[in-house]
Amino acid sequence: MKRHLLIILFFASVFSACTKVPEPIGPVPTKQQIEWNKLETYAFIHFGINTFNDMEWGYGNSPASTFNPDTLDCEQWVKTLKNAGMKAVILTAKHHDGFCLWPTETTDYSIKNSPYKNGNGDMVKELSDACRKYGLKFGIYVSPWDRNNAEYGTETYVNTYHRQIEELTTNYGPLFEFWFDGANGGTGWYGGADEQRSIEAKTYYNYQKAVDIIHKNHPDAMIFGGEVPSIRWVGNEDGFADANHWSTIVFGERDDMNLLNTGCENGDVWLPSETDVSIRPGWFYHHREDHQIKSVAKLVDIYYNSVGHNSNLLLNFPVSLSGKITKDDSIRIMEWHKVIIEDMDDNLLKNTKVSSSNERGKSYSASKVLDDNWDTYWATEDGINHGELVFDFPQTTALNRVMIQEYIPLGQRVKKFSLDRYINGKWLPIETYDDLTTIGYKRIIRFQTVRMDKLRIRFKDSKGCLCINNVEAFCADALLSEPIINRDFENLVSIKSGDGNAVIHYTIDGTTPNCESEIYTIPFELNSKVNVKAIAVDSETGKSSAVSSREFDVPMSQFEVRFPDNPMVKRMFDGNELTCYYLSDNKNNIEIDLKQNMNVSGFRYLPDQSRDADQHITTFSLYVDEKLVQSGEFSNIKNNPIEQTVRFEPVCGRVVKFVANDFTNNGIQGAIAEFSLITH
Ligand code: FUL
Repeated sequence: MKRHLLIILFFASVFSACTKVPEPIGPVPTKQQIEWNKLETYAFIHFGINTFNDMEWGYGNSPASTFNPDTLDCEQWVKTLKNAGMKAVILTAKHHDGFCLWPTETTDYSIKNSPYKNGNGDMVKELSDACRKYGLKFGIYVSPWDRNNAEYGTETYVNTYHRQIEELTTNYGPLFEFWFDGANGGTGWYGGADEQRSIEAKTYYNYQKAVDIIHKNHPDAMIFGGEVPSIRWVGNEDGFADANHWSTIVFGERDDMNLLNTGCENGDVWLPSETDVSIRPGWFYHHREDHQIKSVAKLVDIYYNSVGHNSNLLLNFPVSLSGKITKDDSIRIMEWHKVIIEDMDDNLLKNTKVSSSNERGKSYSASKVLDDNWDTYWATEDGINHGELVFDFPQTTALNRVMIQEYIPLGQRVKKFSLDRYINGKWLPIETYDDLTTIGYKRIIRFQTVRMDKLRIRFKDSKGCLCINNVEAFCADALLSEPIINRDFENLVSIKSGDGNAVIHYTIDGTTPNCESEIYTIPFELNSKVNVKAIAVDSETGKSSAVSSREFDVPMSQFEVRFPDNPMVKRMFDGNELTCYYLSDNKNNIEIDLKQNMNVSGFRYLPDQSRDADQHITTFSLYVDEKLVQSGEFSNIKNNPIEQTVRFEPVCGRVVKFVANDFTNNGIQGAIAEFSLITH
């Protein structure tokens, strides 16, 4: 009898050891971080005095009277964003220019001294009310750097900054996220001092106190940036997280942009990433960017490279001068949302039979990855850090997307996995666009459409036993991306499409191309000012891409680079954004001889596009026939190295001199990927 009891007890303990909840591994997320991850996509709004002064980084001296939206409508923003599937909105309540969108007691540089509602407006209130009305969460961005405040750099300003946070966290209802921007110190108006001021950001703002103020009223709010963050920047403003993406990072090394983009397998904190990117090149509205709204294909790619790479997507909308999200931005985001929804509305694994190589007991069986319950998961036994899931389809099925989720409350674990398909009695590997390493909260893998009878996911290495709570698979429609148009220094125009089956049609007379327009086959010469437009058309379905458009000004054959005398200068005019001309010490000038008098009305400068480029031009001067025509700053070029376009009143002359004065990271040189003049 006694012996039997012992045997029963032995088996019971073995059984319970197998079914006990897996131990967490490494740092794990807080409840708030998990809820935040589940939001996945939400919107940024950049709107303020910059909008009315056509700037990205206002200097702090544009009069408050210039802030004057005539038909401001926060409900229009919120309705648009909600329809596009956004779960929350973050507003730039104060950008680096210091202008406050709420009637603060801390400065006169605010909405109360603007014509908007005769000084009685409060945009933070209008937007937070609209969010509550339509069920979206609300967040706030208040720039620590303040180019208007006379006291910036002293203790007095820090107190003012904390009072601003106090006002914003007490008067406007619940906040889900608070944003501390990283841009700090530098030149500014500073109450008329008009000078350069530098601060030690890590200590100057007393971030701990700032976060205490926020958390006193909003204990669950996520903190972006600063010294006590709960989420991290993804390291670029282009909209991508690395496919190898850990939500953990070594806290002391988080200033490294590359690490921000990947996180660290053996990180010491859970600090998941947020991918912030704008629907247009700039963060604020500029009329000149009306034709540069990102295409649906680009936005869809951004989604897969952020949400699909274990990051949250914060997509920015530059509200226009009228105070509304423009019609074109709204249409674009609706089209984007439709594609994302349709891509993943039919989970083809629903009717499969799933089996696994190992499971730690009934409550952790393979079927848990298909049960639509986030809190149940398939898990392997302790010590089994690899394993496979096989999904058996009732009939041969075509797929091009697989989504996998780890049960992150127990930590992020998977280090390496692969996908295979079973077809014609054999297992074959599925070729994917990205390396298959990490999973985390969500990983979506894209590949060319392939048919299969079974799908196999092989988890090859993990930091502990496997804990997978969801797997889905889809067959999304093909989406054509718009062609890329270039002209090189021999004036040869080439047009490329990323889609093998596509036929390219183009125009050079400014009209919109269609299936009847000229078909592109090989590069052709265009030796004049010209606007080339192109579309890619799928030869099988007849579907066409968005239109791409490129304006080319004076061709290289019609001018001469007088200085520097270096064959490498060609690289600035070769239409290839990956080849650069490197400015070197004492040679930060470029002199172009137009060979005849022309009306020069601006220029375009594309900074070095290589991934690790860190020296870009920040300030410039431009001379025509030795007369200074324009000098200025390329704001935010460090984080967002997009093409910089500068326009001015036409000046007639022959020799144009561009001088690069300063560079990011206090560098002494920078690179120019492309440069062109605008003539009129
Ligand atoms: C950057 C800022 O400098 C930009 O102007 C913008 O606000 C972006 C979201 O963050 O660092």
